[in-house]
Amino acid sequence: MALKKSVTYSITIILLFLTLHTIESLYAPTVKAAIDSDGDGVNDDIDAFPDDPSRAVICTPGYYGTFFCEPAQPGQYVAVHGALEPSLCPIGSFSDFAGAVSCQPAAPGYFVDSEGAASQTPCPIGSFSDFAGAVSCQPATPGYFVDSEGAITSIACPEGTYNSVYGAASCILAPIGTYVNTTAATAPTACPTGTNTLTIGSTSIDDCLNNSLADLPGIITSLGLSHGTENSLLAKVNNAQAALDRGDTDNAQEKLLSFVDEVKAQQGKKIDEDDANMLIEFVENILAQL
Ligand SMILES: [Ca+2]
Repeated sequence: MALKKSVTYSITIILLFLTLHTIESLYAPTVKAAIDSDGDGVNDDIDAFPDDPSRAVICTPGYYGTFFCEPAQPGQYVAVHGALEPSLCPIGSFSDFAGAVSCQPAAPGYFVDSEGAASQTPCPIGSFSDFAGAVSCQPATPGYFVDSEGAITSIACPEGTYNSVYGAASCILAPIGTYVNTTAATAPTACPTGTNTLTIGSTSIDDCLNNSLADLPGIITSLGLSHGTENSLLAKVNNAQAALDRGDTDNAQEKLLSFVDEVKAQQGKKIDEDDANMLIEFVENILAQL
């Protein structure tokens, strides 16, 4: 009996110990949670810095803060754990969403010229960018052009055209009396003295024709003028030719000057602007040879 009592007593002690231990386990966290060692209002169990009253959280990358975490805003980023403040995207890069851990470089064809940018800007017409992270775009150099926004390269002026400036949006057609036989030209080439082109945008020296009075009627009839205008111009040419044929240079000049006057009067009216310039230059070249 004594042994049985002793066993029962021991079991009771053990049960009592376990019960007390369980009660202590239940209450211990509550006791600890009530502690705010640094007095910052955040209890130690959730305070990442229980001894630093100036902060309580360790934010993950993309977020920042001292007592709570907020996302980096567009134009900002947070690359590290525990950041107190966000960083601004450096020039040449941008971030267009909240919570970024890094900024993205401006794409080719775009640029970013300020800190903290939330977007990139397309290169304007006349300029381009051929690499990522540009802070500005490069203007098209003379002989080249860019005719659209966001370009990654410039385009060489085709044959028959040129330009001489930086940042061109287009090229210029070689004027009457000139030609351009290369790409990326910065200037047209003048026809040899006494020759001329019949159209703008000529691409070869072969387009420079002798300014012969005998060629003029064929040129006039090729322009598709009204019959009245065509006949009037042809009559002046024929009269000038007749004067030359009889050796009367003064009279030939007079007829040709009258021809020029009529073309100028009809320029942009019955005679196309460019056609008129061509005719005037053609006849002035003939006059210079008389
Ligand atoms: Ca605290």
